[in-house]
Amino acid sequence: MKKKIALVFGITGQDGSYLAELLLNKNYIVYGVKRRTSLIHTTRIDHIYKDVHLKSNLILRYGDVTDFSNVFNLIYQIKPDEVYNLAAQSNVGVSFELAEYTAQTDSIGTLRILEAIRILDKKRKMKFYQASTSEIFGNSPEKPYNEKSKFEPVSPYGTAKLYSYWMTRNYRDAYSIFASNGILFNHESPRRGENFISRKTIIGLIKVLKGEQKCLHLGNLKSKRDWGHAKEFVNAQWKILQHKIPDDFVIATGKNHSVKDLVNLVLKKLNIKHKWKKDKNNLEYAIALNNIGQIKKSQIIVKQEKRYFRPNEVHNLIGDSRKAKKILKWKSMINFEQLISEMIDSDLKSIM
Ligand code: NAP
Ligand code: G4F
Repeated sequence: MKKKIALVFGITGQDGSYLAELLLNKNYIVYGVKRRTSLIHTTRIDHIYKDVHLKSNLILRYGDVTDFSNVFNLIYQIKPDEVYNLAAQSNVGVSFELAEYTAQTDSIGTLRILEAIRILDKKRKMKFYQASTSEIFGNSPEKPYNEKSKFEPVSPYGTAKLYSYWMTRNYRDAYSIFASNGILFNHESPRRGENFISRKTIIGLIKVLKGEQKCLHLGNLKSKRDWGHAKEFVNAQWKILQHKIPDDFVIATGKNHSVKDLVNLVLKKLNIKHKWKKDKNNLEYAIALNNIGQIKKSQIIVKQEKRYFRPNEVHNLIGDSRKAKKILKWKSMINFEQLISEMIDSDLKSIM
């Protein structure tokens, strides 16, 4: 039987690496798009990538979704059965500083791929997956969020992703392209970028324990997120494209926790006893109640800092993925505590 060909934009990212593993295990030929960077950073996929001169089912090509001729040529030459658009400037906080670049990548980048498919795939055989996000719900009041909830994004990232969500639907309706949105809630893993809250907290507190960093500085501790495991969430991405019709699905665990819960859990797992206090500006900080590692009793180990607060914030995200459960038979199995434990174990191994 002819092997299926997948083209993955964003293969060097957290999800791209897990998705590539999943597709290779399913016997796909996987083309991954990596950006030109001054230092090569393919660490997340090095374990599955063989030398370009060896025969391999994983082939890397240079590319960038901000370059239409590149996107067009990749799709023209590779003729994939499935296209996964995971490429994005994916940091919400950074999107306030790089608003235009975020739009170029997260909005127009998607349009470039959709246009290339529209022009090249006359027989409408290609399937397209768009990495949409719970950020498109913003602070919309009715929770938990499902496929029918109102969209009210509150960041350049969320707004850029909402454009892509609608373009994916528009191209499906106007041109009969098999184009689907996965509206994924936060998902983490040992491969999560180091400036997202889960990884930043874990790495930061391990460094504080080792005496390599004095204190962990954070922003908003009150916001809540529905955190799942990336490995399970990429399985949903694949399932969305295997469904007989193109459609949009919310992918979430259905449980949420605050950032403070996350910090408390990491501290507990690292056996650091602590107490929260407030300073004169109402900013919170945590002090150690025991001597452990290089930490001394009464040392400030976590501190809120104004510069880590965002100009606007999504306060409370929680998803309802009953549609995915019913139609795709997808369900999250790894809970918050298991996820964080796996991440801590992995970072303890590499940092200690
Ligand atoms: P990630 O780790 O930040 O990976 C993003 C990927 O996109 C990286 O491979 C990155 O390349 C690539 N990229 C960035 N700009 C690009 C450009 N202009 N052209 C081509 N590639 C570009 O993000 P992730 O956590 O894997 O998330 C994957 C996708 O799902 C993203 O679109 C994200 O917005 C979305 N999403 C993520 C979550 C989540 O909680 N993780 C939830 C909902 C939706 P470099 O390695 O060169 O930077
Ligand atoms: O880990 P975060 O940066 O993730 P955020 O903003 O929820 O976005 C992630 O999930 C989205 C899906 O909902 C994705 F679409 C997006 O690509 C990304 O993967 O922040 C989580 C929370 C926020 O409320 C933030 O304000 O943690 C709060 N936070 C507090 N201090 C911090 C910090 N976030 C970061 N990154 N760094 C801090 O120091």
